[in-house]
Amino acid sequence: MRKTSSLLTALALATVGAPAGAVGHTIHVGGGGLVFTPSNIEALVGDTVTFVNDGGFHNVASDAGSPLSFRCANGCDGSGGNGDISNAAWSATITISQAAAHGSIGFHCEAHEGAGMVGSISVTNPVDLQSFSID
Ligand SMILES: [Cu+2]
Repeated sequence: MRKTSSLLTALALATVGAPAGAVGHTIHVGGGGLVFTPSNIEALVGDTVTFVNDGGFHNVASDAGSPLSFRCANGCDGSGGNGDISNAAWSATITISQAAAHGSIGFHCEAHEGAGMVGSISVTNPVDLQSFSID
């Protein structure tokens, strides 16, 4: 009986709070050059990605056709922030939603896209575990 209730407690704790296994990623913006560092990452649905401006006149905006749409600098457009290009020491966080599962989220700095200041987030989905089969 005691073992059973301990197990139930453990299961209850595991389901509270952030999605199981959610990871916070950080992508640095500018600083030493017209780059995102790292520029290409992998993430899961439920993870967050925080863009941090290390210096320079930058923002981060999703590419046309991206499964996730955002435009951020001092916060994000549409959620109380302002995505206009800024040289402030801003940071902004996006959450990878289900809409981006299995997709690639391309992003760029609107000031320096032409100089190659671009990146991408490749999204996989933990629900893929359902497709496991055992022979
Ligand atoms: Cu820039």
